[in-house]
Formats: sequence, C-alpha cells, structure tokens
Amino acid sequence: MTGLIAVLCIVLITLVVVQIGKVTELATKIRGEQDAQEEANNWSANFFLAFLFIFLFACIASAVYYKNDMLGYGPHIAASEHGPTLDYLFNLTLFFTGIVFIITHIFLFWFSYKYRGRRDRKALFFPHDNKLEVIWTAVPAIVMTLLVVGGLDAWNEVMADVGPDEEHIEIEATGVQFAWTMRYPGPDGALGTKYFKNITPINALGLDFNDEKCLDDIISSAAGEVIKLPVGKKVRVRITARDVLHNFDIPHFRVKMDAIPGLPTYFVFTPSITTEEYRDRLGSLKNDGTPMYPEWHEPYDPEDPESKKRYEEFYFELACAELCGKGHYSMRRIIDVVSEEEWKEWMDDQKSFYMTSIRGTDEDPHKGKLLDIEIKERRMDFNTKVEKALAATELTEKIIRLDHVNFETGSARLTALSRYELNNLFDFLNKNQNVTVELAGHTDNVGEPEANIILSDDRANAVYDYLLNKGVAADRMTVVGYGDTQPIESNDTAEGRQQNRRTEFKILTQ
Ligand SMILES: [Cu+2]
Repeated sequence: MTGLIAVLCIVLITLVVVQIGKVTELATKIRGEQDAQEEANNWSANFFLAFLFIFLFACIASAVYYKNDMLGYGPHIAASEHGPTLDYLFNLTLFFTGIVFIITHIFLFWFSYKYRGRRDRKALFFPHDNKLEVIWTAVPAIVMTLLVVGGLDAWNEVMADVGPDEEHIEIEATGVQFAWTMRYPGPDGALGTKYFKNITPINALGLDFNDEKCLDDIISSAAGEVIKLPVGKKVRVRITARDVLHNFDIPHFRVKMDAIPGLPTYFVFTPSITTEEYRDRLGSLKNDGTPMYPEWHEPYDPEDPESKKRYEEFYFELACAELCGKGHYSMRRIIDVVSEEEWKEWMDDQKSFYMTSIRGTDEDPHKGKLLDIEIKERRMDFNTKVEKALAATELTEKIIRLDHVNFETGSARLTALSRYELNNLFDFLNKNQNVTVELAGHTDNVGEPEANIILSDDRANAVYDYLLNKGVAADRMTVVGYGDTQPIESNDTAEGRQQNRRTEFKILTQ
C-alpha cells in the first residue's frame, strides 16, 4: 500500500513539474527570450553571492564550534612527546591550504556574480599567458616543497626506531578479528619469539615456549582490560596482525600504524601526560569557577545524573582504524598512563601467560621438569620457612612441612622432582651443623592404621637415606612414622586427606 502511494506521489509530482515547465515556456514566449535569460542570470548571480557568504561563514563557524572536539585544539593537546611535531605540521598545512581554500572560493563565486552574462557585455579571454602560467605553477610548487620537506623531516623524527642500547619498553600488539592482544615482556624485559605454526586455541599468538623469554611474557586480550603505560618512558610497540589488515591507532598520542598479516611494523612513542593530568585538563575551571569545557562536566552515564563526570572517567583509547569486519568497533581498548612506580607495581601483579595457561598442560614443553625460576622460588620459600622456625620459641613452630617432597602412590619411592626440596634441606643442615632434626612421615586415614604407620615410617626413612647418602651424620636425624595419628585437616574430603599425607621435619636442637 505504502509503495503504491509513493508511486502515485512520484507520478503526480512529475506531472506538476511538467506543467510548470510548460507554463514557464509560454511566459517566456510572451516576454521575449532574452529578457528571461537575463533575469535568470541575475538570479543565479545573487545565489552565487549568497552562497559565498553563507558557505564561508558556515565553514569558519563550524570550525570554531567544534574546536574543543578536534585533536590538537581545546583540551586535546598531544599526550606523547612526538605529538606536538605532528600537530604543528597539520596546522602549517591547514594554514596554507586554508588561505588557498578561502581565496579560491571568493574568486569562484565573486567572479560568477560580477561577470554574469549580460546582453551589453562580451566575454574577454586569454588563450595563453606565460607569466600567469609561471606564477600559478611556481607558487604552489614552492609551498608544496616546503611542506613536503618539513613533512619528511618530521617523518624521520617520528618514525625513528630505538637505538641499539637505548632504554625502552618493548610491547606487542596483535590485531585479531576483533580484539587487540597485547603482550608485555615480563620481568626479563624481552619478548619471546613466536611462530604461527604454534598457534592453538589456547596459545593464540603461537608463542614458542622453548624460548625462555616467552615464559614470563604477559598477555592481555580481554576488551575490558586496561593497558597501562608509564609516563616519560619510551615505548616501542611491535604491531602485527593474525588475520586481516588492522590499524593500531591511539589518537591522543598521535600514533597510527597499519597492522599487516605477515609483515611486522612498529611505532616508537613516549607518553608525556598521565591520564590523571589529562583528566585535570578536561575538568579545568575558569577564573570565575565555571568549567572551561562544560561538555566534560556532564554525567558519564546520561541516564544517571549522579554518576561521575565525563572527565573523571576519561581514558586514552586504542582503536582499530581499519574497517576490518563487522565487529571492528569492538576492538576499542582503554589505556591508562601512570607514573613509573605505579606501572612497575602493576606489572608485578600481572601473571605470566605461560604459568597461568600453559604450565603442566599437554602444550607445555617443560611438563614434568622444574624451571629455573621455580627452583629458585621454592628455595626462597624454604629458606624463609627455616629462618622463621629457627627464630621461633614454641616447639610447634619448629615443624616445617616439605611441600615438594612426594612419593609414588602407595610406596616409599621418592618422585624425581622431590630432590630439589631435599637438596634445600641438605644445604640447610650443611650450613647449620648444630641442628638436629626429627624426620616425620604422616598419612591419611585410608587403609589399616598399622599399615599406615609402616608406610609413613618407610617414607621418613627414604628422606633419611637420601640425606645420609649426601653426607649428613646419622646421629643428627631421628625418624618417626606417625601414620594417621596426627591429621592437620579433616580426612573426610579429598583435599583434607591430601594435606594429611605429608613429610615434615622438626628442629630439635640448634
Ligand atoms: Cu581491526
């Protein structure tokens, strides 16, 4: 029905237009062709003049009106060290093209007005003029050369890579439909290698875990996770893509670079303003106490007038500036620039991807082996425990559980990895020759109590034998098998029973 009405409307409008045309034609014949032509020319000329003023006014007015929303103007100063260079270049280009833009429009429309067709005037034209040709070729050429040379200079400065020994933080951004996966180097400060053939559903970047540098790398890919960066520190971002073309864009930093599958690119920049400082800028007040930028003082949530103000919720943004698919918009990530101390604290809290998602799984090439870092950690852990026990006065506090000493199921055979903890114990006894210890075995309550006593005794003896072989004097160690008589947790749950199956040592003298 609506379609039919629309068609009818179009037909009627066409009829009206045709009729008007016929009437005008008749009127022209009555008044004479030339008069009508001249009248039409006058109308057009006036419209051209009106357009000139309205158009130029609208251009300038809109620029003034939207000034505070444009990068480089109002509150939006560049938040990186190279940013002002680019802003300057943009403004310089805008200055020259702006002049040309205004002059060209004035000439175009003013001439159309002034030299409109008249019966008593004949058009004058130059077929050729060398002087004019030279002027309007040379002037743009000189201006263009200046802009291009300035631009190349800025390009070389902005795109310079870090020097061989220059201090910087190397991070990696991988564009995937539809998210940015960020990788931080972890405590070793170096990103590990990756290879696309290693990609699995869990190992989405294809990290090579045989490369030690990969083991502490931190990965952040969830859209809600904040990307933290330290202020005043040079950051080099390796930019890659896993599927299609993406574009790594942080407008406030004036950072923008294509992310190309198979061709890594990079961008080096130094954040120069913290998020907090930028918020202060957006929320700044005039001398009379009114907001400098009122739009930033509106509630962040338009539905809730009590919510925080927009400037208080401001974050820098990472976007994808390439139309990479229909979920393209969801690649937005927020960036928080903080002080170096705060950044270090935050980094310390981040967990390595390998340790949280790969360690111990079938994808782990180090499965069944202890990593150097784990050995070191366990040793530190052990040393803190013995120091505490040596300092303690209560006898119960002198008992130390050997968390990493394990036996094969139902037997008194030490597992291969137990030696690390036993070596820690040996080192301790070796260093503290006055210390004598009781080695104690415990079991859960599964099975016959007598059998448990025997098993725990055998297990404690296995530890005794290990230490004896290493050279600890026999008279410094006593062995006790407690069986299931001293549970530390309830035997009703699997976890409780696991806690109860344990090997301990007690410092008797020191
Ligand atoms: Cu994208």
